[in-house]
Amino acid sequence: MPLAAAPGSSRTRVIGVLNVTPDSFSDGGRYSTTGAAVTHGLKLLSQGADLVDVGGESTRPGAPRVGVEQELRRVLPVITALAAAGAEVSVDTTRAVVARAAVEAGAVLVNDVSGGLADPDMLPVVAELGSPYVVMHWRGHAADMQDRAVYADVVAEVLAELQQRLDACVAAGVRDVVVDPGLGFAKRSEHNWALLRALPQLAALGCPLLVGASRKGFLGELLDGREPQGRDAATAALTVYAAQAGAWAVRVHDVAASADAVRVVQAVGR
Ligand code: PMM
Repeated sequence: MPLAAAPGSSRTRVIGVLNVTPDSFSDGGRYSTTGAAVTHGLKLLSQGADLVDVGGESTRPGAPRVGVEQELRRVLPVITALAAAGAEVSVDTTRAVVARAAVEAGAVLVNDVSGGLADPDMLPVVAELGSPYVVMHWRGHAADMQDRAVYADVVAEVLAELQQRLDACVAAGVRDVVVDPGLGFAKRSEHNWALLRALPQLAALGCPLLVGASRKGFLGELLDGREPQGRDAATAALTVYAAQAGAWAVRVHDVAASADAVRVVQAVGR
């Protein structure tokens, strides 16, 4: 497996977010041309990203879906160019067709926010490709996901639903699975904080853990309504917390701060 940021290695990895979309909640429209996206991806790498996560469909609450052709047009040239430049790239997609094309273009990891629920072809295709795979906790597409943020016991329910997805991965023959609690996806603030407190229980699922808290709404709520770009220090604080909890990776917009945070946690641990 050509993944430098392989599950099982000791340091928490920093995955840089690269949304090639006009409408993502914190960086929508900034990197919506191939040239701007590639330039930004290279910048994330120079700031210490282990991996750049390229997405062509916004998952912000309420966002409409994009067509598959448009998603392919957005991500493929960027993945091709970054892989040609020697970058490790993941693709953020819920579609098997996009996952296959992205891996063929050089992506080394498939990051599926639906954990295989959005597209019945996803798990068989990932198994066939032999690609590592991120299974995120998900209850439905962005258009109405916040209506599904109803839990009696969020930790128990997320653990049980993730376990079902892990079982489906095993049954489909997917190897190297990473799990992610899916902060902000069908979750309100109190659910996100409860899941962060439960990282040790999530780790007990037996897979490497990915935490994607970067600039999310629950941080804005904590910080009295601060805009997404003002949430990077809080994001870096959570990177420290996730790294101390043994997370495999964090997925962040401000790579420089989280890369420093990981180095600090490493130095304190020595
Ligand atoms: N969050 C977003 C998109 N993709 N993937 C994973 N694995 N985990 C996440 O938490 C996650 C994700 C939404 O954030 P963005 O719009 O800033 O990319």
